[in-house]
Amino acid sequence: MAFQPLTRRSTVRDVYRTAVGRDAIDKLLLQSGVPRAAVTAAGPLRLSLIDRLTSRYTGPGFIDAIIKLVNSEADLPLEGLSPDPVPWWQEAVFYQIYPRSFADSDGDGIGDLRGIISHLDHLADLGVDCVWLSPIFDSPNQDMGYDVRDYRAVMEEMGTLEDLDELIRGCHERGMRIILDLVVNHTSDQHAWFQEALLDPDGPYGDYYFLERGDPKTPPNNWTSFFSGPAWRWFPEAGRWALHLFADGQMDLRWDNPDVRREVADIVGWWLERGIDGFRLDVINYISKPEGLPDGNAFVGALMGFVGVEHYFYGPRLGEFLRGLRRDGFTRDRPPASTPRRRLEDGTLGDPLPPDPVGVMVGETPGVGVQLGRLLSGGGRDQLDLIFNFDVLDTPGHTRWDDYVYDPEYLKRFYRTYLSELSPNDWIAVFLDNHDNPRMLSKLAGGAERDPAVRTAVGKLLATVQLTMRGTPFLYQGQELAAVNQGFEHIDQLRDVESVNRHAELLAEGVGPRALWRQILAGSRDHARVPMRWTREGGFGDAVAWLEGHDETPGFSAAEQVPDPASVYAWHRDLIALRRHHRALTLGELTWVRPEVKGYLAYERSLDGERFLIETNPTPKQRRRPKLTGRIVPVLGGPRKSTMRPWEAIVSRID
Ligand code: ISL
Repeated sequence: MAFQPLTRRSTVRDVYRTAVGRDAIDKLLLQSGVPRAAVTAAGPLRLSLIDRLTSRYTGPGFIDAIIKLVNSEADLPLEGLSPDPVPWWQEAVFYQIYPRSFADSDGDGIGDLRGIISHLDHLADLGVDCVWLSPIFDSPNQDMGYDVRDYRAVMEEMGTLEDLDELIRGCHERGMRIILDLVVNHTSDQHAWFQEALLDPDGPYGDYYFLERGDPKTPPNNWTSFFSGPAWRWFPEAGRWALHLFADGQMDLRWDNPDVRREVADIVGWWLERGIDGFRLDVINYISKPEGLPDGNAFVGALMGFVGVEHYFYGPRLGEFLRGLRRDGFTRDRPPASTPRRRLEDGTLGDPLPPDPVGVMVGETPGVGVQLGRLLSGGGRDQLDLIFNFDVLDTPGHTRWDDYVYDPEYLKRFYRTYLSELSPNDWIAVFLDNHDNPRMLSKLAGGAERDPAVRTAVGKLLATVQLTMRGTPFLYQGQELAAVNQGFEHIDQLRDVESVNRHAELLAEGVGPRALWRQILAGSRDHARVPMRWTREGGFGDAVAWLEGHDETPGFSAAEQVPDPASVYAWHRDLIALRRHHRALTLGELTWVRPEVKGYLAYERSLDGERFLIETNPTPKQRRRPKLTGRIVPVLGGPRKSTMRPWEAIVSRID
């Protein structure tokens, strides 16, 4: 179907029919908590009428902003592309390490590469196929490495390039791949490029960034930063404003400049040659900004919490930039230093695999919904391989800063909708935790996880859903130990720039201390950033950790969990082993089982006549189990009684 540009005479239904429009509307509904049925009701209405009806709330320009956004993506056809033969990452289990908090080998309270090396067996035994390291490149750490000063050096406190080479080899020898974090929407203000740019804003490096002349009192547009305040910083020494969507030391790169694109591709190639198997690409959907940097719509800004996002979350040249990066950076033209050994059926390791022709590209894509996700990662589109869809993290009408209990019906709805909108060319990433979010276990249990039995049950339940959903699971460190949110009591205990800035901003706005702390505690990214609990006493031995954890509940450290066959760790390990032996659990079709039954999240996975039933009760209440036909034999969990225990999870075979 040819793409018909939208006009003000188009209807709401016309908008919803387009990939971009559908995602935009879904996102607005999700943020405001309005049900999808509203779209059906408003379907026949013309946009001009909607504009008239709503402009009182939305202000001028809202509808025009939507029209512009939709019309910018004429690149709709997704059907008819031929999917590759199954790429390795579709069957893999990824594991995200936050290196600063994983393991500390030298007692300085900061995790490091040698610490990771010493725990590689923990990951291999768990069954991890690919390790992802959050940033380890040289950085002043205003945003914990997401502000890179040198893309070809390791942060001093984390080790050396030689350590990293050893870590790469260590992964490969154990049959695991390893990817790094590529943060190239922005660099640190201390990066040599930015320093050069400040010295000579009209020279070649001035064009690497958004350096704008103007009045020191008035920023070039109304965009706001994700970490509070305007997205612009004035540099008196250069007499220019510089754009920073994140912290004021994270300067946005100008990807329209071909030199920037070439530099990034070179960096990627350099690392692939060292043996890195790909990258997770930080906020990669933000890299294309529209010409003229137009003001953001205030209504969208108020709803999303940030002004300007509609202009760059799926910018005009995004697809072109990604295709170029894939071709010029990720496609191997030189052999890597090493490749992972093949994992054999019987669990032993074989010879090294041939190099992957293209390094894996995992896009971190905040704000991207189902349809845009397909455009960015659909097989054969030559952009990304996988993307993260963040809509799973909070239920409709809530943000991470709200103190609320996660409704498990939404978890079911999220995956049902998501999977139902995919074609055979699409494949999704499945994640519940990362370093930017409080723990899903705590969100779902809503405080009940203080009871160790509940904590164990919920930890197993989430693992079950994540490791048997149709998609590639990304575990985050600590999930295998049922890590929970921390009992922080004071802002001085937090280290994250986002929490600290937000705290200051709310304080300045006059928000009362209790309400303020409630928000910060609900949403702080530091919950997931405390040291990994290797032993009962904590993570980093006697050292004072850079960020202290507060979880002292016995039973939830690696030392206690690993040897215990009933632990959350063992559950993860057993599930991963089961996946490895039964492709029905990775590549198999997924069919929902009695999805209308509240408090029953269940589905079947099947392939070549092999069938598995996954059943969970994601609620604190005992529930009657729906009656199903067939011979159902539990293989993990059980027994399978007529009532389901609170938080029960069972994986069965259907014979
Ligand atoms: O925490 C958020 C802001 O409210 C998220 O939107 C988050 O910033 C967003 O998902 C982008 O995250 C990534 O880029 C950031 C970095 O701080 C995060 O740690 C990283 O995961 C800037 O590089």
